[in-house]
Amino acid sequence: MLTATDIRKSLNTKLFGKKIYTFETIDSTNDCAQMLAEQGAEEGIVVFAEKQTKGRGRLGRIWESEAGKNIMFSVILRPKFAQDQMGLIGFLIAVSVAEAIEKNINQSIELKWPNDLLINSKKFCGILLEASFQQGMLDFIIVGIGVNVNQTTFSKELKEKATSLKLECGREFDRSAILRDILESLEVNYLETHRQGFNSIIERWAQRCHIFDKEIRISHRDKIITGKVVRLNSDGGLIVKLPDQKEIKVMAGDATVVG
Ligand code: BT5
Repeated sequence: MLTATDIRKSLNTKLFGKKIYTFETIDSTNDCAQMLAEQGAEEGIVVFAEKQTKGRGRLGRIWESEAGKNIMFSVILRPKFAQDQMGLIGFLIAVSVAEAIEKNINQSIELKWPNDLLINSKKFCGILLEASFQQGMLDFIIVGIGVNVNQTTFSKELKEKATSLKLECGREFDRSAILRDILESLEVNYLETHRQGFNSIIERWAQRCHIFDKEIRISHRDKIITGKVVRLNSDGGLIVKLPDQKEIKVMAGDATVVG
């Protein structure tokens, strides 16, 4: 089992991972981080687990991960961005994780809106953001990140669409080294974006997300729309041109390229 000492060894951050809680088994690292944040825990605290019994994705979906093979963690954020920029945090996280992992592999990482990470069109990392508000004001955000690192077999449902760093690169990875790189990348980008705004993140995200100018289908709950992606709006919404040429902004959903 990875320990906080393993992870913190040579970790070069001031905020992210200053304190790390590790668990052999937990329900969900997001729930634990949320409980800590509600008790006033500081920004940057990390909760890591080898196994989750209730690991989740968006909309109550399940995050499946073999015990002891991967990276599953949550970090507490108390961001100070302007209210209308909070929707961009997911892009900041996705870009940071992609840049950190790409340093360790020879393949390029593609981003899928809103914030999946893919290698060769297969998902190896998912990100879950859960915000808490108090009297209408953002109190904290829990960012949960799951990375398939050394897992090589997946369930029947996931086999066709999931992959791992080991499957793509043909070797085992040192999970604590990867996690350190992720935490360092998150910290650099998080602090820089607070100083300089999201322009650079949006640009780097767009370079990795190949859905612009393509026909896509977006499903959200029981609604489906199809159209052409025009651009990413400054608040994180996707501007989509519908077949009748009307442009709309989509804030949430799952996108598939159809042509
Ligand atoms: C996500 O949701 O991709 C966010 C996943 C976040 C997981 C982390 S682990 C640490 C923290 N604690 C938690 O409880 N969660 C976070 P979404 O975009 O809704 O995608 C979920 C879908 O991805 C599932 O319905 C499956 O189709 C697929 N999936 C599940 N496990 C996967 C895996 N290991 N690799 C690739 N795809 C997976």
